[in-house]
Amino acid sequence: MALRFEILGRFNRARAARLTLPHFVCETPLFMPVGTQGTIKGLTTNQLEDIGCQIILGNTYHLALRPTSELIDELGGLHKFMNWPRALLTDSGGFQMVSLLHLADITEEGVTFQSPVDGKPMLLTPEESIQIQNRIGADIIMALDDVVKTTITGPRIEEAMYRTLRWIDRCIAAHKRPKEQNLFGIVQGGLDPVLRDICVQGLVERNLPGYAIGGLAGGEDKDSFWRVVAQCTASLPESKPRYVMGVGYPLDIVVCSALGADMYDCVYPTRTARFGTALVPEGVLRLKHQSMADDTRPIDSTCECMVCKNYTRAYLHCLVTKDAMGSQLLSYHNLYYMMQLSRNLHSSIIEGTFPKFVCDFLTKMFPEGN
Ligand code: PRF
Ligand code: ZN
Repeated sequence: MALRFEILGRFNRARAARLTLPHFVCETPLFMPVGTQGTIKGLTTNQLEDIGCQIILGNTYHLALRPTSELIDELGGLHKFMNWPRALLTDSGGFQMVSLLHLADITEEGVTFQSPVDGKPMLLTPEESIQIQNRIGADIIMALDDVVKTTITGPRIEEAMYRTLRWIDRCIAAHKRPKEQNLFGIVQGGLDPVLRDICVQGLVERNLPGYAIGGLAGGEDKDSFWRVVAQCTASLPESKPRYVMGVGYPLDIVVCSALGADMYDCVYPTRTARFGTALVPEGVLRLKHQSMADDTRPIDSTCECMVCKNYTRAYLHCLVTKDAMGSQLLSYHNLYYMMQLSRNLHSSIIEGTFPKFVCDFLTKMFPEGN
């Protein structure tokens, strides 16, 4: 195993931990910004360090197409290629193909898809996904899983869960760098507690360095989503990190952390920034709104980020959707907000003030109590 996971504090099911990875010592709960082509859109790696990002996510699918994993390997791995000294995680690629290319088809062999480069049919097998991720060299690599939308029902959910379990053995066998890279398994099983339980037990038997809860944040209602997270965190090992994939909104991160989850990733903070939306304690602030045109306040007067210290809402209103600088500044603020949220979760769990933190967070976000 190439990680250490030390729990520093708890509050009921919530945990604050130190996660030591080959390239960085991270603190959980932890939010991971999503980069696609080896970059977080609009930000330099120095800015990401300033904000306090500890680990960022790269996508096998995108990197394998361009610049290719062979080239990244030849140039010394993704850390060096993108000049990022801290931790990296790569997703296995299957989910991206299925969610981005509706033409992807899943068989026992792997995920078949049409290459967006030349339209030729291509196949991503569990072995190939791991081989690519071994070349990219991230601190954490993800197993290839069979992901189905939680909103579908029937035998396909069960098939995908059992296939995910069969594929994990192919992933483990293909993983050539277990001393440098941590392979996480992914729990599937839709909204069915029996299937989720079989998958958790199957993965736990494989004694992996960490576990992800997959298949969520795909349009199911919040109640079902939280129920699955609560069930999985209750039966995953205490001593290993738990990662809820594709989550999410600040509120979801607070709730999932209360339920005992440790890691999250989502495109939301950077994507919404590009559409002119800033994350604030009250929820969101839409910089495009006409009322911002002559507003001389910062995005958030309680935020200590470089953007809030230097720029007015009026200036940002003028930039958003017209100049790249608008998205860059909003992405900077939004990621700072997510990092501050992670730090506050971590310290309040350790200091025993987690309930007060959650209460204050909810009161600011829902002042009317609804
Ligand atoms: N599996 C993988 N990546 C993911 C997910 C998943 O289930 C999700 C959740 N829908 C986000 N990213 N491999
Ligand atoms: Zn700010």
